Amino acid sequence: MKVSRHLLQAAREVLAANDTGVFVKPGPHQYPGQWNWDAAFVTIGLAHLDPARARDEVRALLSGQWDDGMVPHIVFHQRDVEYFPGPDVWGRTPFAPAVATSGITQPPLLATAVARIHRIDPQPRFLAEVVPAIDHWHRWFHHQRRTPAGLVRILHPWESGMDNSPRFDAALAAVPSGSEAFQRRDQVHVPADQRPTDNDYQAYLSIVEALRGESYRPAPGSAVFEVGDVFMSAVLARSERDLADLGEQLGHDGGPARCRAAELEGAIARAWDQAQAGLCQDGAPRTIGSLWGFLAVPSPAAGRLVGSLADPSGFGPSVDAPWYPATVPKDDPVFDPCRYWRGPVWANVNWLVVDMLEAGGHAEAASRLRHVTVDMVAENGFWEYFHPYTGQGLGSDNFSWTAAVVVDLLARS
Ligand code: 9WN
Repeated sequence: MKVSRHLLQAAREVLAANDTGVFVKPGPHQYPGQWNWDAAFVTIGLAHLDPARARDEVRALLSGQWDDGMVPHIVFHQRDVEYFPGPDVWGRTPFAPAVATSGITQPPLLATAVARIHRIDPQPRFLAEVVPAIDHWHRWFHHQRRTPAGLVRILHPWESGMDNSPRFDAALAAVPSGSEAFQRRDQVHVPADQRPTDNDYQAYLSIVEALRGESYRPAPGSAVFEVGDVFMSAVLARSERDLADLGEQLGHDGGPARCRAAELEGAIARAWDQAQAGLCQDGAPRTIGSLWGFLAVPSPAAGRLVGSLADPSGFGPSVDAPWYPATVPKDDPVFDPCRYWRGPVWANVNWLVVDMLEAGGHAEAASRLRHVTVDMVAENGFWEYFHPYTGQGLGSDNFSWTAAVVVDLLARS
């Protein structure tokens, strides 16, 4: 109990220290803008600590919404930032707002975050203010970002939030090299072996160069990188259901959002069948993103998928590696315990998994993972990600979403 109180206070301090007054930075040094799904996790934590501040976090993110509905992956509330690629690299497009932003999006978790605020401190006026904007974003996904098979179509690995996940390796290798020279800035505060490789960055920037040339709106099927992503689809499906509930609170018809959710879930179920038949690019869940995506949709395979979270040689804990789930199974040849989305444990992902296990009625598995996640942070600190064997903190320290999800996980005990 004392440990929880101490941890809660420490989490509160991390969030306060990263608060710029306009938005909460993901971390003290590495990421100076407001990132989209970071803001959603931060909102979930702040909902417990200070609902009014949580509402402002949502408003700050939505100030970056584009005319066509897209909520960008980064809102640069200050133009002059030590981050690459910054506002000058992203450039400006006719449908962008006054504030500088990137030109791509990120996992749409905002409706879920707003639902958390609403459960703790309901304010219909706030819902009336933000629900239409989120609905606009979701409709943009529906109209602009679906593959023919119905999954969410992503145009950059950064959109998935899981940048160097091996599930993008094949598509990244096919990206033609751009012509612009650049210098990375992401290895100043974080060791190079914990970050994506230079080859990854070359491809990331080549995609930005190509997308910028088409004002970030390439015709379907023509982009240099296009992947139907199960993880993004499942995040959106879940958010659509939250949006429907929120809209109904306002007397709106939740039907269209529920319908979009059902369509996405149908596409995920078909992708699962294809994966089983060996036809799907995502393959069997070789990454936690795909696993979560498939698991988030009710299916006869749910028991088996939940079981794989406990597999000691795969995603699950083992005697020598107690922290889980690894983002890539430990027995996969590309597993790397330190390198970003290729193996380390991420507290925000654990939150998604716990939440989904609870919703699916897997109370015991949820409770086990909730405790492990809280212990991992209590023992090692509020790091961006963690070594599955040693628990060593990796990436940025004092990371906002780690603090935010701990606040929520503690509140669930
Ligand atoms: C690129 C801010 C973001 C997270 C992503 C994470 C990382 C950026 C980067 O940091 O990505 O968007 O510079 O590496 O992969 O999930 O939102 O925390």
